Amino acid sequence: TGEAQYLDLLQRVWRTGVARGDRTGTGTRALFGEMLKFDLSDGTVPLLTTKRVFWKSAIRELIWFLNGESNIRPLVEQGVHIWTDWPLDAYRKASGEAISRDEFEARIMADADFAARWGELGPVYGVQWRRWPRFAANEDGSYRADTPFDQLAALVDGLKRNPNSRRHIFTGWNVPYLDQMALPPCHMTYQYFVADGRLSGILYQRSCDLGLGFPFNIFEAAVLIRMLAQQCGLEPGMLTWMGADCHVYENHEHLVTEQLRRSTRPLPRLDFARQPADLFSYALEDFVITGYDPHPHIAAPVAV
Ligand code: UFP
Repeated sequence: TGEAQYLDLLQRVWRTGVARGDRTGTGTRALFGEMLKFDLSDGTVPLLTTKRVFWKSAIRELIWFLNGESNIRPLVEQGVHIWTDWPLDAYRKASGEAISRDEFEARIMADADFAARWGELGPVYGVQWRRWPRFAANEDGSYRADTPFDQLAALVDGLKRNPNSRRHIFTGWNVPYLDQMALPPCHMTYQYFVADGRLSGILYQRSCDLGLGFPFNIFEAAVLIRMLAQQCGLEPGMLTWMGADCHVYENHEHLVTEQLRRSTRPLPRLDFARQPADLFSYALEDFVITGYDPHPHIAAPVAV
């Protein structure tokens, strides 16, 4: 099954991956260029069962992307902490304050001006997905700002109008803006394929923290296929995951050891409570996960 392939990759990276220093100073073991496949056609979704994954946070993050957001405040207000560490790190460095994560999040929620100044992640995923900056040429050869481009709306439109297209792609990798982002996109490019009434997708992930990132990334990629399929009147097909730099952080040994000791359980299924009007109108309550019976969560430090 899908999850067994993931555990195999985790094990191969841990045992045979090359030791590499990394940007965060933590140290990793890595393999480059891996592929995993998950069949979504039976209604199941790749939500790992060998440790509990907080799937509601993942769906909240996905909705936050789809809303074009780039500030952590709406996430923090929903109790989602996954993006807090980067702005927190920036704030600590700039202010010299030894503020705790809880205190920082409390200020983000209490003070809109503080959130606008310190909770902003830059032109990250949501901005590029929904509002890719666009420019138009003036007669004199100079450029002026034009209305931004909505890649996701165009994708849905394209899937409906021209399912056979080989150009159903969206990406967060907007090169000139990368250094303004708190983190350049990891799950950076998505492509879709329609055949026999089924929607399949590929996610190209340039950099993958197999312990903490992958469980969220693969689940959200699958949920997005399901949402797109629902919007376009298609059935789900296959999700192919292509990982470039696939790594395990050296301080995640306990996670790898514990998770590999556990046996997989059947994957849960996803159903929708209703059909929202468009891709941007989904709420958490629309996602019904059934049959999720995972092993306990395993906490591990995130490398910032
Ligand atoms: N990372 C993921 N998935 C994500 C995300 C981050 O695996 O969705 F946002 C990990 C990958 C890497 C780090 O360990 O975060 C990003 O660092 P870098 O930009 O140096 O690749």
